Amino acid sequence: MATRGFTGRRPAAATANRLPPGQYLTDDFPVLAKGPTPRIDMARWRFELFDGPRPLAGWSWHDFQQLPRTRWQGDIHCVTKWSKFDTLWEGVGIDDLLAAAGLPAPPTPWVLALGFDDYDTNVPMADLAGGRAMVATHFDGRPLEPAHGGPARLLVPHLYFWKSAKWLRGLRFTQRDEAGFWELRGYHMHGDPWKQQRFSDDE
Ligand SMILES: Nc1nc2c(c(=O)[nH]1)N[C@H]1C(S)=C(S)[C@@H](COP(=O)(O)O)O[C@H]1N2
Ligand SMILES: [Mo]
Repeated sequence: MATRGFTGRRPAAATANRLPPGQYLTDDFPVLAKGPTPRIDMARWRFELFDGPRPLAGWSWHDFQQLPRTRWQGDIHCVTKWSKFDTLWEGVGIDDLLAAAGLPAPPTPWVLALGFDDYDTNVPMADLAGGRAMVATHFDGRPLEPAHGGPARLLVPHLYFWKSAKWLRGLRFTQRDEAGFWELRGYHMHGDPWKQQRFSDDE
């Protein structure tokens, strides 16, 4: 069992370099959420940007399809210690989203990502800009499955996966770094897997 079960023929050294500390590699795609998958009526689906309580911009599903699209392939890391390599995503980059909203600069440096299931999670704008995050609508060339956050989820692959809010309904710019669902329950405010920022008392 030394090498078999350790995912295929990938050289062990290459795997080790790509695995953040404390993580193991899996080919599965576990489903994790605080509750059941919400039913989302596509005719009423909207994605909105807010500055605090104030709506800045919004898109229907039809309008959202007109936005420029981007693809990303790479590794994702869950705080429950699984990592998955070479995942392929497609969606709308956050930079393109802000541009489409006519925002030359983000109104604040802090964002709460909002889910239709009343989930939220905070992500610094710096981690969303510069091509580092997208609103993903496709995984592996197919529309994102509801269990994994379809029709659209946030994808911030360089942070632990709880930051990638599923069933995304909007992004809210906030005046300060506001804790979200898991951050209020002891998870780290930033969540960098390479720094093992799992819990609030981790550096
Ligand atoms: N809206 C919403 N997004 C969410 C969650 C949730 O409960 N609700 N759970 C988070 C957690 S804790 C994880 S680990 C990942 C799991 O994503 P997956 O089910 O696609 O693996 O989604 C994150 N995004
Ligand atoms: Mo999680």
